Amino acid sequence: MLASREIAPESTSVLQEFIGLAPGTYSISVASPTWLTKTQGSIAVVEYVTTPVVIDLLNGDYDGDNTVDDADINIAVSSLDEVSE
Ligand SMILES: [Ca+2]
Repeated sequence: MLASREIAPESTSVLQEFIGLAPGTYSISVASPTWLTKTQGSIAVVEYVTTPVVIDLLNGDYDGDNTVDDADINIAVSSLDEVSE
């Protein structure tokens, strides 16, 4: 891993700039609680050129094992009718 940055999403569509990356080819991994982590590779970064990258994530990983399966459904079902106080 060359660099890691934590961002606070402002909405489901987030635009962030990573300034100061040396030109080259990079892989970007995106992770967030309850969302599946996704990595996109072969992203060419060229000096003085904006490189748009769109990474769509799938929600539903409630136990954090990076899969969405019956264990996640059980967590969701057990949370039905719960009210935050
Ligand atoms: Ca899971």
